[in-house]
Amino acid sequence: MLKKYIDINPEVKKALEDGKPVVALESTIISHGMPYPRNVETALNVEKIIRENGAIPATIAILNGKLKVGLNEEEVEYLGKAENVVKTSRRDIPFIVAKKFDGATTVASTMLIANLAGIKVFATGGIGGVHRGAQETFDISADLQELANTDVAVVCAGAKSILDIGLTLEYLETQGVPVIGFGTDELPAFYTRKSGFNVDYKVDTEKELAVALKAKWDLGLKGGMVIANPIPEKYQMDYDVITNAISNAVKEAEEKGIKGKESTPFLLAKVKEITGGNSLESNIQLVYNNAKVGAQLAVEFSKLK
Ligand code: PSU
Ligand code: MN
Repeated sequence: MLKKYIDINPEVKKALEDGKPVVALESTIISHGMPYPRNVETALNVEKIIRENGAIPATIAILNGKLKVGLNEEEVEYLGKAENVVKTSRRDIPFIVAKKFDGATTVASTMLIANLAGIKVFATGGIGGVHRGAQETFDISADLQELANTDVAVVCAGAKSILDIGLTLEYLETQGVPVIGFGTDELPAFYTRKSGFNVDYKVDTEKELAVALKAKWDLGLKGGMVIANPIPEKYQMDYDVITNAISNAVKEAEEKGIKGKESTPFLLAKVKEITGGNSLESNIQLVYNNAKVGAQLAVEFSKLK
């Protein structure tokens, strides 16, 4: 039945059948997160890093209404250039499929599709979360609810401070989602290694992460895990510069009345504009760093099965 909807590329399919490590990758970061051509270049480099670290990459998107698990180079290029690609979270999927549209998957929908395909590890840049001012706006990313329910581990660089990091952590705690610092006690804040918030557990090796994931799912504790991997020291941004850029972006979004699914892409684009491209470079480097940890985690996890 699912065959009608999902198309898993042969290499990924074979790897999954053989119990080999596979890492899922999202596509909103390609279509809405970075400008062309850096987006395509980054997406292809990420796949290369995953291979160099012993796993098979599976970039996920919806093309012509089909859920695709494992894009080829032309498909990545197409997504990076196309202007009619819809940012697709969980609730958008039925319509993108029915209308045979092209959809770029967010963290939530990438987790969901990865899980349907049997992929347990996913690497990306940043997750969505509880937005600043959510007490008024109710703007809470569907990513958090997906983390509560779907058994996929997400390696990211923490939460961006376009979000309310404290409230995001509270929400994840309520939903039973572990937040792990990879080699750190402090939750990284995407562009910076520090956020002022602690994580639940510091874990130093991919093997230890794999053992914890296996325990979680063996015990029937459904849902994902946030593995927060700090940006490498030499690529992190100046704390004051980025904090300033973000508060200006948030202010402008408020003034312009930006809401709903437009909110995150608007804030990301604004921050990039204000920091004159420096943030793009950091963004790319932290994604590479997460791809490496994601691949090594998938390798360790595949050894336990
Ligand atoms: N944060 C980033 N870069 C991104 C996103 C978030 O630093 O590209 C994207 C991810 O795809 C994430 C989505 O799942 O934005 C969250 O959007 P929303 O807040 O509308 O759920
Ligand atoms: Mn939102």
